[in-house]
Amino acid sequence: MYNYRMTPADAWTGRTDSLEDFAAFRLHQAVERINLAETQALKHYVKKGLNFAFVGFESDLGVRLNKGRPGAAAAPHAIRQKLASLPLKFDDVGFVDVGNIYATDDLTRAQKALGEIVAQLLQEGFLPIILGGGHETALASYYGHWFNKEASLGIVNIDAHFDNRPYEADGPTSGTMFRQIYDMTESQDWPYAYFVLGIQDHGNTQELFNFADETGTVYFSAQDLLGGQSNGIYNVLDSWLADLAKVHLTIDMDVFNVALAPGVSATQPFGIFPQDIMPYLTHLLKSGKVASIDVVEVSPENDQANGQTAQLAAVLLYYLMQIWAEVEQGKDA
Ligand SMILES: [Mn+2]
Repeated sequence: MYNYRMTPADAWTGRTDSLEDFAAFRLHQAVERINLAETQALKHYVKKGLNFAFVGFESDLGVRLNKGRPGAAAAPHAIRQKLASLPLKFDDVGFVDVGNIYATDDLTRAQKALGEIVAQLLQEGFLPIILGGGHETALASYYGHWFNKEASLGIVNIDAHFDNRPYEADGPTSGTMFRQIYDMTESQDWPYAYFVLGIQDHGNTQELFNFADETGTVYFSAQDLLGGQSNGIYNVLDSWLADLAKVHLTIDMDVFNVALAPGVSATQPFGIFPQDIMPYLTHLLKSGKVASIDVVEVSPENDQANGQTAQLAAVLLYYLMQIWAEVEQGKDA
């Protein structure tokens, strides 16, 4: 397998309060690491109930090609370490970690390699949680659905940026994925369904706004989200979702205020706070259409020494997993 490595054991270690009392367990006591180089069939790992699968994209190649601050290649490890000690408050939920793809010199090949893993996880009934990596991770996530021929897939991006830059001249980067996906969907006559929350006016050229408008991209600015009270967004989101079978959710940590998220490639002084976005993420998850999630752009070498940006990503994922699990379990009830 191209540029694959298993997750090291020290990614999932932390405080242990009890070895017997399940109610005192933490996530690191539940996550089973799998070496995909030796294990092709994942069905033996599927437990009764829900199954989350972590997979990492150790890449900042797209960020470097986009002339951003590198460092995101170390993020999957940093986010796992922050997730490890969070309390295991999930019933009938299994957790596996199937390892990482790392990017060296061929970004597209690495994205496709990760996409093949995501496609397999989706086929075998897992809910994939993809730990980036620069935002180029999102194209790898999309490849997973693409390889499975999921034509009716929407993408919700929580981001300060559209990341829909042209790539014909200089090649793909961490700023071009959503134009690449546009071209892929066009080539197959699939709908292009792209919804962005958190856009910063100063963070995108007029050309990128124009491309968004020309391609039917739905977007709201960071200012539109403040306080989580803009009820018009729910209606727009619901009508957008109505035409779609599934959604991939991608969260770029640079949507958050630099005070909370200093450890990203492109810091954001006018960024949002968690309470501004959680109501919309909850609403989105309750649609029951979210099939995969990635969290991207954490850059540990640019983070505070306590890893506060990785921690924000981990806690955000933790709450999303809780809501996601409730929704998925409600489907069977
Ligand atoms: Mn982005």
